[in-house]
Amino acid sequence: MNTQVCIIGGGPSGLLLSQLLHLKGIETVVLERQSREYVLSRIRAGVLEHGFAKLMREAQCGDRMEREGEIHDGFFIAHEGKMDRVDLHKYSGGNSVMVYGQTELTRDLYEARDRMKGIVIHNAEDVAPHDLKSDKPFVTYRVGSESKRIDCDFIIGADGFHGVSRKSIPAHVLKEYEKVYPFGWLGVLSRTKPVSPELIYAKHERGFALCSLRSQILSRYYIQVPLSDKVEEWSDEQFWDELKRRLPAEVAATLITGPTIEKSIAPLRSFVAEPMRYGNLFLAGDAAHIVPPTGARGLNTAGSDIHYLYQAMLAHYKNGDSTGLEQYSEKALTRVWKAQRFAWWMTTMLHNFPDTSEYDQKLKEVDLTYLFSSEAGQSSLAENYVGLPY
Ligand code: RFL
Ligand code: PHB
Repeated sequence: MNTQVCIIGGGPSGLLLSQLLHLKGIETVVLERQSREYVLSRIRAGVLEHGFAKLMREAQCGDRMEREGEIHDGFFIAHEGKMDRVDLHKYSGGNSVMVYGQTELTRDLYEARDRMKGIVIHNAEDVAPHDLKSDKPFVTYRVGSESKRIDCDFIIGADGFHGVSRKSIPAHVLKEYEKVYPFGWLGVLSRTKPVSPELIYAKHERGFALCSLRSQILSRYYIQVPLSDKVEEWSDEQFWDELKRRLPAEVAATLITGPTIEKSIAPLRSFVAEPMRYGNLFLAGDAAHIVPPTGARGLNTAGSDIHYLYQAMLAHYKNGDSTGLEQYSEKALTRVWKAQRFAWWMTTMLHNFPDTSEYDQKLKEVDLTYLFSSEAGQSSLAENYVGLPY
């Protein structure tokens, strides 16, 4: 098979790029290792910056998001038993975020690909990119016992953190930066009314907690747990009890609990791979970088990669201008590192770290006191949370 752009990975990054390019008449093939059902069973991001929502509209995938997603103009930080509100709208010059689940957004992208008869190949095994430095790269894979090959102009590595694309860049070219946090997030989904119409990020001496939502009847809650904890060890009752302990009393008193419909533990990690281009292979999204979820940056940073790649591909195919492709890695990484800084800052400020000195503990407390006493501090938080400009 021949195509112009072969995309490895059928998560949000790969599907969004495929959809955007197809709308401009550029051919793509998406190779996904898992089944569609499996991809759609993963519960991940919930908060989209306005730039990401705009890309979804541009991809003609924004209708359900507009109807069912919620625009949030602020969120709360609970600390020392009280709730302080971050007014995103006021402090970001009128911007906001969209609360709409990654699962739903991915479903919308798959449906759009189907409508346009886009090629998405599921259960593609042993996917391997080849001849990355040549102008005729190709990708091989296997479905069942049949081996296949796709010849293309460009390969996009949008296959997440554990994918094959990044690993196909020679080690002497790739520089990896990593920070592993000594805790994870235990997350649950429950068919209950959210405890608060806006998100609550809670700093507590027992550990961080987050109250989020997918809709007015679907709640998403997280608590910080040690890496040694196993999800089977946490009963629903234990989870709700621990969550309540970490919330201000008046919030805990109104928390509606119920059976959980999903429960999982995600370790927290920061990671960046540089450069994001090797020959005619371009990395995008989690394949190139990971952030701890505290600042809600992961999917949103994938979105800015896709924006840069999309613009670069358009300029290349429509005007014969390859400057955008040449500059992709540098441009994307500039924004990636800003998201890394923000996610690290939010994570450090709001979580409990084992063996924190009393001095460091004081600094974390003053971080929040300063934040809510300073308009400049809140503006900085708000402009990062709603998304820095592309
Ligand atoms: P994905 O979603 O991992 O998709 C990659 C796809 O590639 C496939 N794949 C392969 N396909 C072919 N061949 C191979 N060898 C392959 N290897 C892998 C995989 O099956 C998969 O389908 O990466 P992508 O598209 O770059 O999207 C990134 C986002 O998923 C991720 O950044 C976010 O979920 C992070 N994140 C959040 N981001 C936000 O912006 N806002 C949030 O509120 C937010 N909350 C979160 C999050 C991530 C979380 N977890 C579980 C890590 C909350 C959590 C708990
Ligand atoms: C979520 O709803 O899953 C969510 C929201 C905000 C975050 C992380 C995750 O910072």
